[in-house]
Amino acid sequence: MQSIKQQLQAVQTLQELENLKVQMSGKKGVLTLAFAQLKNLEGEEKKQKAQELNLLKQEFESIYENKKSELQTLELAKKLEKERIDVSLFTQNKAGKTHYIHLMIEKILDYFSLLNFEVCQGSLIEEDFYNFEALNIPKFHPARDMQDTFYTRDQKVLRTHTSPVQIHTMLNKKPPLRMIAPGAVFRRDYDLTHSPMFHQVEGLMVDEKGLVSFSHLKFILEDFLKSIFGDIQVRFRSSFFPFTEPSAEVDMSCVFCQGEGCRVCSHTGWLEVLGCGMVNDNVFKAVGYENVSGYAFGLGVERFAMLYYAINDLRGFFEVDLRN
Ligand code: 2NM
Repeated sequence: MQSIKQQLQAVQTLQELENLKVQMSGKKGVLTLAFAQLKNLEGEEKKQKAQELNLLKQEFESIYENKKSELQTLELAKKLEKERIDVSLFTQNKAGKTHYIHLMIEKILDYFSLLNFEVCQGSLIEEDFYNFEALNIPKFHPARDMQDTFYTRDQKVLRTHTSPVQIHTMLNKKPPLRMIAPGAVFRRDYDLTHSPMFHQVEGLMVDEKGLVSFSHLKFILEDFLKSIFGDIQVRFRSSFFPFTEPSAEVDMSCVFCQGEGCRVCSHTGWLEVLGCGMVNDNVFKAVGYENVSGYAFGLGVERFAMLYYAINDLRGFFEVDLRN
């Protein structure tokens, strides 16, 4: 019996344990046979021997049960370790980082924050009035064609520019005003150089009539572009927007060929980077501003980021990187 107890303690697997149990209390087990021998005894001796055997049996069973649960726990742990599923498979050792679009927006806001432009944001879903009507784009006007967008069933629109933020701000605040509005915008456009969702930053400055002029606008935008892109040339070309009069487009000398001409600038030496102008009086009328003048400008963040970080495919901004 002593040896069986030692063997019990030394057992390593559930199988070994079961073998020992058979040796002890199986049909031909040590205990089974000992109990069978009792019939050859009589009286006190029989009673005493029976008590002894029952004690042994209890002792064995208690050690057996402990050992069994200990081994079961151990084997379960081994099994779990062996069949472990690595749920971190696709993200191993990959730390996240800030998206280039966000980095670019931060850089732009840094410049205008220093000039005390207030950063303003608004809703992505707008009513027609704030996205079109108030910006001097009446219903059925051909200018709507260039900014076709997505409509909800209840006649709301996904904003096609951040200008509705300017309209809300002017409706809620008295002039003077200096604001900058970054954010996502939407257009029904999808090809190699257009995405149905992209980002804009637009700026607006309004003050008493005559205080804000086109020369301020020209100075600010030239200083802004040089602060971001360094030593570049800037030129203004006459253009048209419904919400500004006069309007201009702003080009800078190509950052890849320094104006020599290359594939990026279509061999012109110039890159179109901004739209701007003096706010049209019809816009001021729509928000109830009187006796003011102001300038406004707008830029596409994706285009800026592609030029600044030398990224050549727009699609990379919106796709998930599936490489592990
Ligand atoms: C541009 C170009 C020119 C613009 C106008 C206004 C508002 F609301 F004040 F009238 N906000 N932004 C504007 C003007 C935007 O983006 C190319």
